[in-house]
Amino acid sequence: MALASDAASEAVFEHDVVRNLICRQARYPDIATPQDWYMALAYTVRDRMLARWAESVKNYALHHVKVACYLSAEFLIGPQLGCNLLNLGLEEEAREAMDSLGQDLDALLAIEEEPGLGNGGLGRLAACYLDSLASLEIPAIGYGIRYEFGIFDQDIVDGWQVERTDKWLKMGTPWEIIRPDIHYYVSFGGYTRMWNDEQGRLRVEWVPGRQVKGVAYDVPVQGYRVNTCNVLRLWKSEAVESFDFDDFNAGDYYEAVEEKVVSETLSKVLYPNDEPESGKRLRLAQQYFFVSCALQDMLRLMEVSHTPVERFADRFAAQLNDTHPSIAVAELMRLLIDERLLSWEDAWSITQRTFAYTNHTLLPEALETWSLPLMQSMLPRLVEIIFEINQRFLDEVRRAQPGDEGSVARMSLIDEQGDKKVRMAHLATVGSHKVNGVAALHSDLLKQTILRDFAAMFPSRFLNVTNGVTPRRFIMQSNPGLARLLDDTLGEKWRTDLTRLDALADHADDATLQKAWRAVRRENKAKLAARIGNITGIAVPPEMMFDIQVKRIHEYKRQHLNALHIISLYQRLRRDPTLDVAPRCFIFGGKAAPGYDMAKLMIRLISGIAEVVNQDPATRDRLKVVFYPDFNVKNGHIIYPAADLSEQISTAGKEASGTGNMKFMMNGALTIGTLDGANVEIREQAGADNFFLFGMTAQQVAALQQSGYRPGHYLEANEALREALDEIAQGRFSRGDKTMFRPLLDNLLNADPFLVLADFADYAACQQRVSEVWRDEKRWARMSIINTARSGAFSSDRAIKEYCENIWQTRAVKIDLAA
Ligand code: 26M
Repeated sequence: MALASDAASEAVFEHDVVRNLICRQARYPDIATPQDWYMALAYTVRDRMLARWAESVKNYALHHVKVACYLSAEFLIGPQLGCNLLNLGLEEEAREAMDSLGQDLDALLAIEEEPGLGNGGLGRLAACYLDSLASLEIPAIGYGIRYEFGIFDQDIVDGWQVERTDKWLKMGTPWEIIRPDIHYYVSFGGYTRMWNDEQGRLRVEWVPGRQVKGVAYDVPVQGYRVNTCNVLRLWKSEAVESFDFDDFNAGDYYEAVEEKVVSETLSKVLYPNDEPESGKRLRLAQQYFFVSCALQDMLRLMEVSHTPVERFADRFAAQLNDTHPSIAVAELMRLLIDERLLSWEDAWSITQRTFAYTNHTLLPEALETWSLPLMQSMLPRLVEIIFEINQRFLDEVRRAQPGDEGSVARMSLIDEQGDKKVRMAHLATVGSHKVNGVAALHSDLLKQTILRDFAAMFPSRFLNVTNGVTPRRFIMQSNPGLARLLDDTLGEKWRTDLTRLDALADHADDATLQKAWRAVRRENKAKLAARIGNITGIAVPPEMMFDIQVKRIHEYKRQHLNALHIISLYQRLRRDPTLDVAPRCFIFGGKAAPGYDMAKLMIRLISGIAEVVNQDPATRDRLKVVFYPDFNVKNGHIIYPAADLSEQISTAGKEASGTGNMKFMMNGALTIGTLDGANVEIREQAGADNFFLFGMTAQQVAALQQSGYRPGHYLEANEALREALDEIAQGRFSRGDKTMFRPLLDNLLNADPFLVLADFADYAACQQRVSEVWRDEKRWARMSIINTARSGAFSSDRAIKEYCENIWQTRAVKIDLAA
């Protein structure tokens, strides 16, 4: 029975939905489509957020608080309606209101197209951090790009990945607020010239070849059960109306229009971050475009609050999410010196105190550099500033280490070997007061490898902030059954302090809890099984162990190690039909960069194995293989809560952190993993007994590669491995085609850069232990409960508190709603 006040507010809610249906969708209830109802509901929720937003913004301006600005080329925010309802505490009200209107809330939630404005971990991390910032009541702005086309949608056709364009805006989105009045101009090309102003100062003017206009599109970010509502401000590029006006004679008209088309392409499409050479020029332009808009916006906010520009670093902390926004270091210098007339020294002091840089990868092929001639032609003034930063910095290096020209060459912002390049990680490191890695191991390796010289020179600049993920989306919203069970067992305090889950460990052997735990998990698995049946036609019994690897497809993440083990398991089962191994369903998901052929071949291999294994009467009751197409945030919601086993099997030293590993752990999956990234800390938290560890350590990997790794050696020693590779070569998983997987096999046999063969035996042995433990239901349940119990450290709230305390020096501001 609803209380009277609940009933009243539900009636108001219902009324608001109908009003929005009519006034915003221009539809009346009798003919409204589910899409119309979704939009009307979303606008109703948005209105409730905007009241809080106004109050938040007013407060920040009034009290001159310090604002954390998160600069990121990607924000993979996922579907918005469910999370906003959750954070506002409106789920039940909305459900009942929609019910009265004859609409099913879950069906409406399913309609939402997610904005795929990111590739994977890095973009999703940025979104989790915005959620935590708002929930912890920290004033914050996310700055990024409003891509018209986000990450592609993935189809699987004949086992191959096929990319489809993602037109996420085709039905419009209720979550953005266009702000035509908030816009800035960004220059490209042209040349610079020096002149003396009236005061006799030497000034530099950048005479651009063209300009692009950036318009703000705001997405509100609601905190969990607080009034704080922050903003994600995304920039869309547009043509400048009047630029080129002089050229508008008959002859140049079409050229001028073409110029406008080019301007609008800047924010057109998201690029994969793991595909080197493609779309280079446009990518640099995208980076500079959004960064310049963001910094101009921050300077404007200083002005409207009447704060002198000298206090910039007291009002803003700006985090560089990888090197993609690192041109910001030079752009802030330009704005302060050329436009605000500050001295170099004052501008540099502000810049260094404002910025901090997060590194997300050590892979050499992933370190961002830009060709110097390209940058010179596109951003001539910024290159001058980068040269000046470099010169002053290298003078400092020379003073610190006289005569050590080796250090100078290694630390220079410019790579002088061959074609000259600007090293963006060096620019970010020199221009920041703090530099962090994203897991303890990764931060250590960062200091020992790519930023070694910098760490030696500026030891106090370096720190670790282990990644985290938001429990709002990844437990409360996606696993409501578990959330209820946690409430019943622990009370509700865990919802705002995830470390409270710890108390669950005391009940890990409790038979009643174990029973309820299994029931929740069973229901989640049934839901995923049904979805898999619908999408792929593969029937998977929920009793099987669900062994899941979902993440971008990459050689370093080693989906092919998993695949090789499945093949060898399949061979053993065929040979000995009475073999006593746990029935398992291996589930894969993830996208390959469109230009990454090896990754696409790995998808084809998994599909090929699935095709053979799933229809073989000898094994089909005990072994299933599924490639779940189009892995994204939305699909993650049903996948993570259904996992028994989480595959985190990257070559040690290669995965900076991983965040999927944390989502699985929170939802009670056990991990099979290497000592890589945050796996190390996951194992420390869960306890070695509750983690399936295998494989070489990062040190052993480095040593083996130093001493000359020979994959053939491991092949000779392992018959199962030979047979598995041989069966691939024979065309068993390619419908008889013996050439299809040749590139993959040649790579493994001759180079194997990620040591798949070296780790195979230990991985297979570890999988054997997994099967044995699975047979002991109580033991598995206990381990599962302990994993959830110890996952509190991996909340993004913990990570954000560390950023606030150790890097940003920002504090919470309570927002009261005027009655
Ligand atoms: C590029 C070219 C060729 C091969 C690989 C790359 C490449 C790899 C990683 C480019 C960029 C990469 O890093 C960006 C990124 O997404 N890093 C991920 O960031 C997450 C959040 O911190 C971490 O959890 C992941 O471990 C890390 O891979």
